[in-house]
Amino acid sequence: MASTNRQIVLAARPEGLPKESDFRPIETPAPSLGEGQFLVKIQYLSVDPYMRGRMSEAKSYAPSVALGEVMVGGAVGTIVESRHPEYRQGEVVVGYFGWQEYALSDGRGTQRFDTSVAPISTALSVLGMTGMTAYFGLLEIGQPKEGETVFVSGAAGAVGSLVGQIAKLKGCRAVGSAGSAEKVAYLKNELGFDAAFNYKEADDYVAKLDEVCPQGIDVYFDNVGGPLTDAVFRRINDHARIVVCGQIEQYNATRPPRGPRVLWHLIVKQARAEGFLIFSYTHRFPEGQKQMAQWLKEGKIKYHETIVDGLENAPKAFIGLFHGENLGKQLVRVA
Ligand code: NAP
Ligand code: FER
Repeated sequence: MASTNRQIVLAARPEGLPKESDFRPIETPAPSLGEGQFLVKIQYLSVDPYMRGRMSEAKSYAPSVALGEVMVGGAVGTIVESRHPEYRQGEVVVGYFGWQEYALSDGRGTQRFDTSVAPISTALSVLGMTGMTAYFGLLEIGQPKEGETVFVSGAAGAVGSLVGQIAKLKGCRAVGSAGSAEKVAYLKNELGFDAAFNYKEADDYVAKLDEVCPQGIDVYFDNVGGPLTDAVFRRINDHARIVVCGQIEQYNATRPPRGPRVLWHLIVKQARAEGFLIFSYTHRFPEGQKQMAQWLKEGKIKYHETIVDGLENAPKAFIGLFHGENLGKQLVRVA
């Protein structure tokens, strides 16, 4: 391997939207392998909205990244050296290896990836954490039934694009919102959504929802939050399920959001809103990955990856998530 390791560290805690100067590239001596460890050469990094939370000091389920520390994140790569009894050189592994070229691991929190199933990038997209979020979030929390209407916000993103397709496979009407005409066309023409709209162009969300969801909404898979979500509450059906997956509209907010009080709608519709963290489903990933891999093989699920080249471009790719620059899953190719 090379004698140095390139890494991206957290340089400053962002105020509002993260900036490239909140990150800093550094070079450190290549890590040396201890007994019981292996060295991974990273091929792809995942950039995800949750990382905004790790950059801040606000209380969370996971500790924040310290200033000067390597940015956290899921990655996939190949073992180039091993002194671990159960991992061999040449194996492809997925783990939270961070924004760097090489990572040491003792195997904890690491899974092998079977490259005969799908390209290795899918370990971070359709067969990875984001794919599992769509799968378990929709099926376990959303409980979609045949004939129901599933509405998903952030529909052209990594999670949302899979949610709509899984809803279709379950016999539902799939409807989504996304931030451009191209994304809306992609949802309708490529992914088989029954309807979709550009939330940046709609000024009356309730009227828009009436148009695209004439039977009301039975399952709302919320990736976004904010005014669109406020409107959805006004159009949920009796016994609706609201899957609170993400609230990206608020991740860069500098003061607590205030909005219409919507819980009244849960009472009158006897509906349920439930948040979840995909990390609670880690033990069930093999089951979800098996089903997603089967659907991929049968051509029933499509996925798109937006790939940026170069570790040095990871900050830009991450920031792009908040500007909707990605279609499907945003990845960074490191090697
Ligand atoms: P993604 O949807 O691929 O990327 C983020 C997308 O959000 C962007 O492409 C952009 O698309 C949209 N967006 C950004 N700012 C927005 C705003 N102010 N208003 C509306 N839309 C905005 O990301 P992902 O990885 O699939 O994650 C989707 C959501 O799921 C996120 O909220 C994330 O935090 C959440 N998530 C939760 C869990 C969990 O365990 N609960 C796990 C994974 C992900 P447009 O062009 O449409 O604006
Ligand atoms: C995400 C958004 C938020 C996510 C996790 C969280 C795994 C958790 C945030 C917190 O505990 O503060 O997309 O994905």
